[in-house]
Amino acid sequence: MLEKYVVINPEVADALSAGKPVVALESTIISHGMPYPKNVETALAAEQVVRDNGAIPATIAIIKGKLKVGLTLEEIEYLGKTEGVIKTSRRDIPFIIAKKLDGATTVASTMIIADLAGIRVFATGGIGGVHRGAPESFDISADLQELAHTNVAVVCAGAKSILDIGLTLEYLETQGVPVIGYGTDELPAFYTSRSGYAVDYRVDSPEETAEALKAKWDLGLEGGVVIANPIPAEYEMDPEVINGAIAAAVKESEEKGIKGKESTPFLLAKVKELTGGASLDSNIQLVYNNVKVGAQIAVALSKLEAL
Ligand code: PSU
Ligand code: MN
Repeated sequence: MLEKYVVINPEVADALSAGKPVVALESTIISHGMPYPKNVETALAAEQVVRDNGAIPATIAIIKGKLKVGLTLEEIEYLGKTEGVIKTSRRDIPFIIAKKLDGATTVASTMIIADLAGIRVFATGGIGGVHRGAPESFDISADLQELAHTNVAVVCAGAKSILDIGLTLEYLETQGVPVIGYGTDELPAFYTSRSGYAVDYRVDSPEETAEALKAKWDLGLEGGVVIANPIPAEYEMDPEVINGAIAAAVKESEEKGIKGKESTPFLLAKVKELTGGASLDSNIQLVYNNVKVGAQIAVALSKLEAL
C-alpha cells in the first residue's frame, strides 16, 4: 500500500534492507532557505559529507505527488531551480499528493517520510519552534508536535534564534522530547554556540547517543530526540550582530503582518539581508557539521542494531 505513495531510491532501499546506516536530509532548506545555485551545491555537498562519514544520504521531498526518499542529482537540481515548490508540513502532505504537486519537506514532514521508510536519523540546520510573540500569535511550529510523536532523531544546531528558545524548550519538555547537547551543556542558538539555556543531557560520542536512542525506542517511548550540535567556533556569528539583525527582522515581520508558514522563511531571508549574507554562510557550515554528526550517529546505531 505504501508503495503507492512512497518511492525509495534503490541505493537507499538496499542500505535499509541490509541494516546499513542512512541519514535523512530535508528539502525546505533547498527551496526556501538558499538561492540557486548555492542551494543545490549545499545539498549535494551535504550528501557527500554523509558518504564521507560512512552512511548513505536520503534527501527527502515530494515530486509530482510522490514521496521521494533519496533524491537523484536531477531531482535536487529540479527542486533547487523550480519556482513555486510548496513548503510542506504534516497538514499539507495529502493535498500535495492528490494534486501531484512538488513539495519541499520541513523538519516535520521529513520526519514523517523518513519514519515511513524506516530511517531513524535525520540531520538539518535547525528545528522550528515557538515563535517570539507566540502567546499572542499562537505561532508554534508543527515540528514540535512531530518530535513528540515520530521516532526520528533530529541533529540540528539548536533552535533558531529567531524563535523564543525558552518557550520552545518548555514545549518540548511538556511533550517528553529529550533535548541533548552534543559535546555541550548549553543549548546552541543556531548561528551561535550559546543560548544561555541548559540542555537536558550532554552526550559526547555517537555511541552514547545511539545507545540512548535504542533504549528509548526499544521501550516504546515514542517520539523524536533533538540532538543539538553547536556550530563550529570558526563559523559562529558575533552574537551582537546576529541578535541585532534578528530583532530588526522580527520587528519588520510584525509590522508587515507576516504569518503562518511564511514566517520562518521571511525571518531567515531578512536576517541574511541584514547581515550581508554572513548568516547564510554560517547556516551552510552548521548544516555540514550536523550532517557529519548525523552520519556518525547513524553508523553507531546500525552497529548496535546488528548486535
Ligand atoms: N530553513 C530555512 N527556511 C525554512 C526552514 C528552514 O532556511 O523555511 C524550515 C524548516 O524546514 C523547518 C521549518 O522545519 O522552517 C519550520 O517552519 P514552521 O515554523 O512554519 O513550521
Ligand atoms: Mn509557524
